[in-house]
Order: sequence, then structure tokens, then C-alpha cells
Amino acid sequence: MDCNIVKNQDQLRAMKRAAEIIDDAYDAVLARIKEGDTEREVADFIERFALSQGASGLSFDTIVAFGAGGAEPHHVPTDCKLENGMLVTIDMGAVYDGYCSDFTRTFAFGEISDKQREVYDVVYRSQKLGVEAAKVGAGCADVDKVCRDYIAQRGYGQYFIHTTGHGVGSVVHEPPRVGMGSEETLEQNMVVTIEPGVYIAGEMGVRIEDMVFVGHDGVVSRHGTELIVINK
Ligand SMILES: [Mn+2]
Repeated sequence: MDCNIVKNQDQLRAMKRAAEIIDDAYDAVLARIKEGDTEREVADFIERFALSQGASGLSFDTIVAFGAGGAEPHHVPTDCKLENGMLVTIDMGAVYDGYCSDFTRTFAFGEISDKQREVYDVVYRSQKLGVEAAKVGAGCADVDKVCRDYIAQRGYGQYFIHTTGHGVGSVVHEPPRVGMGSEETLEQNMVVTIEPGVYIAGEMGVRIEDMVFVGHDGVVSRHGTELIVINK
């Protein structure tokens, strides 16, 4: 089962297209999301959009989480309505030519608090450090440690409750595991996610996820990770 962990050019091309479809879906969501939309409506929109752009399916059920829902890493979309001052987390992926993409952003809807901004900043900087560390030859456990240590240093260590990332390919979760105790090392043309998060139960959550083609420049998505605030 591990024979495709290092991707060939055709596989990388398919994954790039799967990622572009999701980049376009994210643009479409940012342009149309409005107060009163429900998590379920936004998730349905994303799924229809991806299929209309040539995706053969979704990598997994799309996660859309508003406000306190964002504190659950695997939140299932509900009829919760979007309100001013909420953070919105969207985790989504498309399948193209048999290969998956995986992408998460959290953005602000309207006016958010200093604490929400601080938590975003913690995850933003952690994720950037993780992406920089995800180089050929890096130990997966070390990449995880870079993200985790930064979040701990900012005082939120107890709220980062999952591994930093995972391999992606014909299924959305495959080796290597970018987490504590992983003995794997990153190799050229592996594809891994870097997706630290902070989850404060009953209150809020932030996750930022990018796919990295190891040994290539930067991340696969064209979207940056600076905080986006939607006001409308
Ligand atoms: Mn992921």
C-alpha cells in the first residue's frame, strides 16, 4: 500500500488540479458568504462547485464550522447560522483524476475580538514554521515539533489536539504521519499537509492547512494564510 507515497509527475499534476479546484471554491465562498448562511448551505455550495469544475468527488465530507463549532476538528456542518464576530473554518478537498487535495482556512466574519486575533496569529505563525521545516530529509516528528513547540511557547499547547499533518494521495490520509513519534523522513515528491490548529472547547477554533509537494517551492495553494476579514 505504500508504493505511491512518493508521487510521479502525473500524480502531482492531478493533485495540483485538485488543489486549484478547491482554491477556486474558496474564492467563490469568500465572495458569496453572508450573515445568516448556515454551515450546511456553505458545505453544499462547495461540494456542488467542486463537482461543477470537473472534480470526480470530494476527498472527504466538507467541514464548515462557525464560531464554537470550530473547536471541533472534525465538526459536521449544522444549521447554525453565520453571525457577525464569528471565525469560520472550512476544511475541504476535491478528487481529480484519482488524486485528492486537502485545504483548510479560517477567516473572520465581521468584527472579531483581540483573543480571536491572537489565536489566529499563533496558528498562522506555527503553520508557516511547519511549511518552512517540511524539506527533503526532515524528520516528520521534527516538523511536528516545530509547529507544536511554537504553539506551546505562546501558551496554547494544550489546545493543539491532533497531529500536524499527513500524507495525501489517492486517499486523503496516507503515510507519512507528521506527528509525534513518527519515524518517517520526508523525501522528494512526497505530498504532506501542514495543518496545526488551536481548539478552545465551547468557544472557538482556528486551523490552517496547506499541502506541500516536498522538494518544490512553497505550498500548492495559491491562497496565502494572512487573516482575511469579511465585512458585508
Ligand atoms: Mn488534512
